[in-house]
Amino acid sequence: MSGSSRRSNLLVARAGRQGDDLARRPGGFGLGQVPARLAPEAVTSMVCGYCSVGCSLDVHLRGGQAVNLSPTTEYPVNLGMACPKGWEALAPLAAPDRATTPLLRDARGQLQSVGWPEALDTFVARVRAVQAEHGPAAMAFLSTGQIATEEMALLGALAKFGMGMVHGDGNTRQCMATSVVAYKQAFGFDAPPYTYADLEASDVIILAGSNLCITHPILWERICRNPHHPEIVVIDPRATETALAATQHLALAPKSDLVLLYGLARALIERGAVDRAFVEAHTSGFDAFAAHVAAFDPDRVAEVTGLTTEALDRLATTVAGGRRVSLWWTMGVNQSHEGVLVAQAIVDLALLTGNIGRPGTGANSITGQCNAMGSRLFSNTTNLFGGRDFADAGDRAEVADVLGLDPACIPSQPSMAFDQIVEGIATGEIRGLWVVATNSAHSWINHSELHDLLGRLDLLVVQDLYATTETAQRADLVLPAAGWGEKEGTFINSERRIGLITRVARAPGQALADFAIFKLVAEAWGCGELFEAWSSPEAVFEILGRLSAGRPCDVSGIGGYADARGGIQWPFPAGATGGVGEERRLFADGHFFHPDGRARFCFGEPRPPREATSRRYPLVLLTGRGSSAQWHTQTRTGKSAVLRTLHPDGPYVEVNPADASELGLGAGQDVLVTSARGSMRARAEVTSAVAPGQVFVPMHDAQVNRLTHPSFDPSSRQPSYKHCAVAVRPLERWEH
Ligand SMILES: Nc1nc2c(c(=O)[nH]1)N[C@H]1C(S)=C(S)[C@@H](COP(=O)(O)OP(=O)(O)OC[C@H]3O[C@@H](n4cnc5c(=O)[nH]c(N)nc54)[C@H](O)[C@@H]3O)O[C@H]1N2
Ligand SMILES: Nc1nc2c(c(=O)[nH]1)N[C@H]1C(S)=C(S)[C@@H](COP(=O)(O)OP(=O)(O)OC[C@H]3O[C@@H](n4cnc5c(=O)[nH]c(N)nc54)[C@H](O)[C@@H]3O)O[C@H]1N2
Ligand code: SF4
Ligand SMILES: [Mo]
Repeated sequence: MSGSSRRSNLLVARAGRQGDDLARRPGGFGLGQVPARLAPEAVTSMVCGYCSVGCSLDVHLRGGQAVNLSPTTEYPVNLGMACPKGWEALAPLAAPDRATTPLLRDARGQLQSVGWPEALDTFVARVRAVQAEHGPAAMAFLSTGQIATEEMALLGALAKFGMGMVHGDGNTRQCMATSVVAYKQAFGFDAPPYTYADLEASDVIILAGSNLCITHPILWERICRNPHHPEIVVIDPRATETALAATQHLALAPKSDLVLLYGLARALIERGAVDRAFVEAHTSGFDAFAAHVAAFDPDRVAEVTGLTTEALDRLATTVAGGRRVSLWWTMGVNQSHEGVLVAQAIVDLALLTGNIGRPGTGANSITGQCNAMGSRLFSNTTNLFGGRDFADAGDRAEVADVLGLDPACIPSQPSMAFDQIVEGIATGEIRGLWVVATNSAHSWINHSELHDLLGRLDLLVVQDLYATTETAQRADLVLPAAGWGEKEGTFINSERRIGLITRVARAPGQALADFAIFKLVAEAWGCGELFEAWSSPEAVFEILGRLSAGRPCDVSGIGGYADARGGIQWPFPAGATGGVGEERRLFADGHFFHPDGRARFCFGEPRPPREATSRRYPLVLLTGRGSSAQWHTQTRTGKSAVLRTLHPDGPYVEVNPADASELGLGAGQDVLVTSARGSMRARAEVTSAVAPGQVFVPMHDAQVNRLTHPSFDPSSRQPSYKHCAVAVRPLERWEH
């Protein structure tokens, strides 16, 4: 991206604040100051349906329908701010390509409109046929971090307890699986410890593999409000919008984080920056960790990371001198062949310096999608409800007891992970797939292989707002879903805060809330009785409260939706008071969730990325988010004319000027980016934002995942989207 569009991205990230200023100005378009012509009859607040920041938006209603919105001023998350996606959240609902009826593929291969009764009968008959021929586990499902918790819980319960499925994973595998495993092993439970107020309380903020400025813009705004003039350290191979605003940018070689962090740990130990009292009272494994990192001397770190020993020294001085150090990470860490170890190294650093459980501290994984945290705890995919384990008989008995189920209904076999489901299609073990609120045919790693495999399925059902997504276009049956704003439920944001969504618009045609679709499927399947108590999203919220009781994620103290309005963080056990709008962090008492109450130092040996560059493919491809106005596969943000003006048009590849001159590329020239798996056309953006030897392509164009290499972290099975080998060459004239 050019310098000017990079700057405009920064401005875009700030548009929320500008909009807020506008809203406050007399005669502006904010809350309570709307011109009479547009005066809302009512205003209702709900959390945003895009990212995990979980901002609250005030939706202005006329005749019960949304006409406008503005950010909520009294919400503890966004304090009256929103990013462009939030401001434009209503636009995608009105898109002309909404799926308005179920669609069934006919004998000629065309998707034809059918009524719900036929769609449901067909769905049930064909799933039963797959299961009769190949066994119940041959039908699998893919869930998501983008529907309400109550909906994903009903999907997980219906599929696994009602319809006999065993395998179901979510798009959160692409995103958060690494953090889940890292936290479970280190803390004893998948528990991000922080509250957003920590961003304002830190005096040192370390952002590893995070382009916060465009990916969590309102969290960036929270950093901008920090009154302590914090040192902001960005660890990212690229000079991103966030890195440009940092006080220290460590532009390390891709996938060298583990060596850097171990080197930092060694330097801190040498400086005597270990919080001995904390380590002794509340952790285990420190001595072994210290012995392990002793091998990472500054010269080794410099050689592997490409950073200078002075940069490492400055970083160590900063961390050692910080009184409240917080370490935040996202996809530059999680999407890696060794992401779990890197995330754990971040946790290790927080533990060894005692930077946890106090204001302004923490080893803090930021989630991605609006309800990624809900999916981690309550989607009943790879974890049994409440962060439990399918393979544990005691856990199954607890869930069966709360739900009044025969424990035999609960599979004792853990689910396959996403990549194993894909592999299962290849081997013929998986014959049918129900895909809900995820567009895998665009977003899955190395998706050319997935495209081939989708064609081999006996049944592909896709449940989405739009029938035009790359995945819906491959479906045998499309179920038309209502979206955010057209239904109710709750999301859980990055800081564990439960927020409400409400219905402010009518879904078009026959589109139904996912919740209603799951209820209809249960009826059609003949297991409706099992879900009688799951009568409404709010009834399910109450059931989930009971399923969480006594767990670290206990929310049984939140009575109902009226109580949750205003935002409550978990845990909130029965008998707890207050909560709404409070800022609460975990581990203030130094007690972690392992049986011995101690956090564990976890570590291992660094390994090289799976695909090395070569003479044929000499460049490292980095992928990620392109702008604050684009969301993933663009099915929603692509429908907003306003958002489309805020990002560059068409696919582009960022190339360093040195590489561009060697390759004979001019700025804006059309090029072909090729990996061993496929190629894509793009426009060359010549910029020093990427280092020589690296190129960057945003994930928003479907072609990028033709290039990516299907390698995975061995313990989280999260795809390593941010490292593969490619070549770039100008397109020949005849190729245009
Ligand atoms: N505007 C917008 N916001 C979003 C989203 C969106 O699509 N659009 N998606 C949401 C979701 S689901 C998610 S998961 C988050 C993702 O949020 P982020 O993780 O912040 O976004 P990415 O751009 O995927 O990756 C972050 C950075 O990792 C860097 N990186 C690549 N390789 C390495 C490496 O080896 N080491 C380090 N340290 N860094 C590396 C990349 O250069 C990139 O700048 O964003 C959420 N917010
Ligand atoms: N190369 C590369 N690839 C990546 C990444 C990367 O950094 N680089 N990042 C990965 C990450 S972190 C993520 S999270 C994934 C995201 O990948 P996806 O989940 O595939 O991306 P989305 O575009 O968010 O897809 C969500 C789908 O759900 C639909 N939808 C929205 N709301 C609803 C609803 O309420 N109900 C129903 N039924 N449907 C709904 C939308 O229309 C859309 O089709 O991409 C991953 N892929
Ligand atoms: S920062 Fe995230 S939650 Fe807030 S308005 Fe933007 S997309 Fe929505
Ligand atoms: Mo994500």
